[in-house]
Amino acid sequence: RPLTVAILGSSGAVGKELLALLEERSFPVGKLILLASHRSAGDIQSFCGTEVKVEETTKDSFKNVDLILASAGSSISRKWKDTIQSSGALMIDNSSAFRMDENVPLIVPEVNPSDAIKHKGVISNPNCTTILLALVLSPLTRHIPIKRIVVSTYQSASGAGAMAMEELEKLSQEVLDGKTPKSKVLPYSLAFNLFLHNSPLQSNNYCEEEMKMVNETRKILGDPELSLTATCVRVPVLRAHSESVNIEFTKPFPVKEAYEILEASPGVEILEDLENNRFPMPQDVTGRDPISVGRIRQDISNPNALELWLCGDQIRKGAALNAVQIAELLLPKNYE
Ligand code: 2RA
Repeated sequence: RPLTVAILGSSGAVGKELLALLEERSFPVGKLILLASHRSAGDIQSFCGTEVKVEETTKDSFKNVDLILASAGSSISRKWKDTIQSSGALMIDNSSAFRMDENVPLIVPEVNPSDAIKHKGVISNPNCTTILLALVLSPLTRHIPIKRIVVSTYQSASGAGAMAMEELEKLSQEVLDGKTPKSKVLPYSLAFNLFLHNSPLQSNNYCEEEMKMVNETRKILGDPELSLTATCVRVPVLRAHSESVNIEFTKPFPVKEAYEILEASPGVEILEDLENNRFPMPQDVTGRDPISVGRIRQDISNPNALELWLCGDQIRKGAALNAVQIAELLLPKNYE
């Protein structure tokens, strides 16, 4: 039977991408409900050629809903989780609210699909940087076990929301117009600037974003002892993340085999032209589904380690696409 689907946080960048993907992928939507804050209520969005009005979220919003795709932040997800669960709907949550809850599967469909059916009404979408990394680590570790990962990220403004994307463009233009000297842009402005990810610092002096990569990757790969360290950086790019990854295995991993395995891995593409020194860039992946990988090479300092570079669209596979793919995993088998 056609499904009643609600998008919670439909006015945000990820919410809008969710809507586009449900249409693009012909997800079996019988009825669509767009939910947002009072501020966005009344806005009109288009779905499959029809206009859908955004509604303010209330306790009655989830009645008779089959699937909630939530992307309105952790506090909103926490606020409505119990109401959603009592309605019997499946909640696929893009926020970090429940990712480390032992009763909540944390899913990358190409990596751990079988964990999804263990849900008790809520499935969490991993952090964008984690999704991109796990998609690449999983096929490799299945071939030769991974011992340790060192990753540095180059994260786009979109990870901080639509406002941050607008600010990047606006302040960059102001600097170019000479209105704002480079030295005077906001302390955390991305205009001709980059900065260590400014999520809250933990007691170990890692930021929250870095610890998400550690903890979420361990959960998704089912390896609580996995050794991983991360440095997360915000860079002046609009909507695609990049990551430099060093992966140490239990024994040498032939580079040629790594290329072959990743080339054959779902959701991953090899994008490079060594003769022209051409490797994945954010603009190559923006608006596209795959994670692009390039410059896989033997670590010259460690015979058991490989280095590689990846780029992926933060809003798409880093959030909305992964969530829709999780929903597709769980479509009722008897759906006409
Ligand atoms: C960031 N990963 O890029 C976060 C947002 N989901 O800041």
